[in-house]
Amino acid sequence: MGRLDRMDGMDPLRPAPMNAAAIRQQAASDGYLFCPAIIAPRGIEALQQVISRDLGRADFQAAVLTSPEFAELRCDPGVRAVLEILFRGPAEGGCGDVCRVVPPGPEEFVTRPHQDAFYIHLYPRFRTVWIAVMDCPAEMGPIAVSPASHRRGLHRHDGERGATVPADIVWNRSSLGAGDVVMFHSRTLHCTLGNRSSRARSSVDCRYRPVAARVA
Ligand SMILES: O=C(O)CCC(=O)C(=O)O
Repeated sequence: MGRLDRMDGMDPLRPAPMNAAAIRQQAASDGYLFCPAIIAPRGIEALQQVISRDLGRADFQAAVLTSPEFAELRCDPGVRAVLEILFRGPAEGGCGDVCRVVPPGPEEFVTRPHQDAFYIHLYPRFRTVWIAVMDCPAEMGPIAVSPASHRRGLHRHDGERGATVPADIVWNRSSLGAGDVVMFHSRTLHCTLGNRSSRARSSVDCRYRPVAARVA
C-alpha cells in the first residue's frame, strides 16, 4: 500500500464552507467536501437498526438497500442541497450504493486506494457520498481522501490492488461521527484503512449524478 503506511501523520479533512460559491470552489480545488453532522441522528439511528436487524442475512445488501430507512437517508435534504449546489441542479441517487460492515482486523478488510471513475463507466459525472452510520474514530479506519487528486487524471488500477498511487500524494482523514459525510469527485483517490478497534464499522456509500446528465 506504499505511502498508506504513513497515514497516521496525515492532515485532517477540511470542513465544507457554508455558502454555495465557497462550496463549489472548495470542491473544485480539493475534490471532496467534508460535511460534519449533516445528517440528523434520527435517520442514522433508523438505518443502524436495520443494519443490526439484517446482519447475517444472505441478502443483507439487498435488504438494507431496499429498506424505507435507507431510501429516506438517500434523500436526505442536507446532502441533496450540497449536491444540487455542485451539480447546479437536481441530483439523482441510485447510481451504485453499498452498505459496508467492516469487522475488526487491521489489514484484512481495507479498501485500497482507487478512483471510482475507473470502475464506474455508466455515469459520466457522479459524486460518491460516504456516510458514517456510527461514530468512526480514526482507529476504525474510516474514509481517507487525497485532496486535489481528481485533477490528475485516472491512474493505472490493478484489480483488487486498486490504483498505483503517485509518490507525492497526500491524504486527509479525520475521526468521523455518526451522520458525518464525505462526498467526493469520481476521480478523487480514496481508501479506507484497517479497522483496528474491537467493533465492526458501519457505513454506506451512495452515488449521485446530475439529473441534467441523464441520457434519454
Ligand atoms: O468504505 C469503504 O471501505 C470503501 C468506500 C469506497 O471505496 C467508496 O465509497 O467508493
